[in-house]
Formats: sequence, C-alpha cells, structure tokens
Amino acid sequence: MTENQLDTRQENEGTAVEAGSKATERFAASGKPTGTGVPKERVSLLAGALIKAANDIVVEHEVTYEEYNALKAWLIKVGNDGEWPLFLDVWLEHTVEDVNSQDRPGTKGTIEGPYYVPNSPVLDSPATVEMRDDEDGVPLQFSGQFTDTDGNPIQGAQLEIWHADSAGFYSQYAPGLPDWLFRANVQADSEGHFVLHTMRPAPYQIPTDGACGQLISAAGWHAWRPAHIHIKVSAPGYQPVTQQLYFPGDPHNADDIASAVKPELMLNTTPRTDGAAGEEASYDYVLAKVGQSK
Ligand code: MBD
Ligand code: FE
Repeated sequence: MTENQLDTRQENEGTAVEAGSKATERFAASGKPTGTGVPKERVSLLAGALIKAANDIVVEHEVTYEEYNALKAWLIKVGNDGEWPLFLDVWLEHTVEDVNSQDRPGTKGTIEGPYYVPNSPVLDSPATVEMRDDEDGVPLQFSGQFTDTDGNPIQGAQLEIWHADSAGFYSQYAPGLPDWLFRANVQADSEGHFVLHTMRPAPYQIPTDGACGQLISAAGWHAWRPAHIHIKVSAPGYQPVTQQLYFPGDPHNADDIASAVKPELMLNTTPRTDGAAGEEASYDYVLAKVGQSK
C-alpha cells in the first residue's frame, strides 16, 4: 500500500484505535467477561502453563533484553489501541473453537471474530439485508435449509449474518456506514428453509495502523483474511453454531491470518439461474440437539 492509499483507507475506515476501542467496549457489554466462574485450580493450571510456555521460549531462543522490552512496549500498545479482542480472535480463537466443537455433530463452526453485534434487524425469509441504494458489488442470493442430524426439518431456526461491504468495511466499526448495513437476523420458514439477498463481501485486511498491524509488518507477515460471511445459526432445543462461509478460489483461503478457514465452509456460487443479476449459493445447516454429541 502506498502512503496515499493508506491515508484514504484510514479516512474511510477510521483508525485501528477506533475499531479496537469499539470491539473492546462491545466485548465488555456482551456479558461474556464474568470470569468468576473459572475455579482457582484451573486459573492456576492455565496461567501457570502459559507463563511456563513463555519462559521456555526465552530459554530456547535466548531472548535478549532488547527483545523483551520490545515485547513489553508492544503488549502495552495492544491495550492502548483496544486491540486485545482483535489479537486474541485472530491468533488464538481458532484453537479454542476447534477444541470446544470437536464433539458436536452437524455443521462445522469457526471463530466469531471481533465484529459481531447482537440484536440485528429481524427479517422473515425471503429477506433482503440492509444495503445502500448505490451499493457496489455482486448481488448474492443465499439459501438453504435447517435439519436435525436425522435429516428432519427444524422449526423456529434463525440465521444471523454479518459481513463486510465490497470494500472490506464492517458497519459499526468503520465510520460513515449505516448501523445495520450487512447485518440481519433471518427467520427460516416452518420447514427450515431460508432465502437471503445480500452482496458478496470483499477480502478483508485487519487494521494495519495499530499494534496488530505493527506486529504484522515487523514480522513480515500479511494482514489478510479471505472474503467471508459471518453466520450464527440457532433454533430452540438445538446447539447454536457460529461459523463463516468462504468463496472457492480466494487466494487468502490458504493463508488466512486468523486460521479460520475449513474445507466444509466453502460456499459454491453459480450465476443466477433465473436471469437476475449476480450469483446464487446454497448451504444447508445440520444442527445437533442440546446434549447430543458424537
Ligand atoms: C474480521 O472480520 C474477522 O473476521 C476476524 C476474525 C478478525 C478481524 C476482522
Ligand atoms: Fe470478519
């Protein structure tokens, strides 16, 4: 990116600190950080293991004082930039998700990431997500059906989606976008079918001007995620699934910075068969009952 392009991007998108502080606030308000439920024995075990792993790295790689102080300054910057949600969701959440979904039958999940917003507009299927009048990009008709693991249709299923626009920006995290742009909660019909009209999102670069971006450039990595649609599905009596769908052929499917791509999460698009503009794709959801495991 040239300096000019970087300036334009920051004007459109806001800064890492803006996006980071919103993600940090949102996490604080989400009800997730209660913490008090983790027993002392687990805290001691896990914090002890983490500290030991860090100490082992120092020994193995003979870490210098210059490197130690660079780490200290960087960790302070992660907090100042509000980028703990971004850092953790990019470099750690994928393993937490793998470990916690390994016994759940049905549709694969993947990470939630830092940009979910609850209480998006509730729309009955067939639905059209909020878009601007002059919205750029390729229209995408996304449909599917919810069944249980025996193939029976599920009633009362809903599908929350959120994704970036065709320039790679998320509403409520980049300035100047309508609050509910590309965010919706679609109610499937009584046979579990849903149809949703949206636009194909663009590949996404995590903010490059904050602490995470500093790490990426200091290490010579890249900041890209493949184009993806975030989805949370749920139905009464079933285990919810948080996932993302990706597009075959995206060069970043193979080197997602967040390590969140799985082969089961590819959305195969074809040109619309009814002559309408854009593409269509379908994806069926198989949900496990509460308590059901492999
Ligand atoms: C995203 O859109 C995302 O999905 C993740 C995991 C991290 C940063 C931005
Ligand atoms: Fe995302």
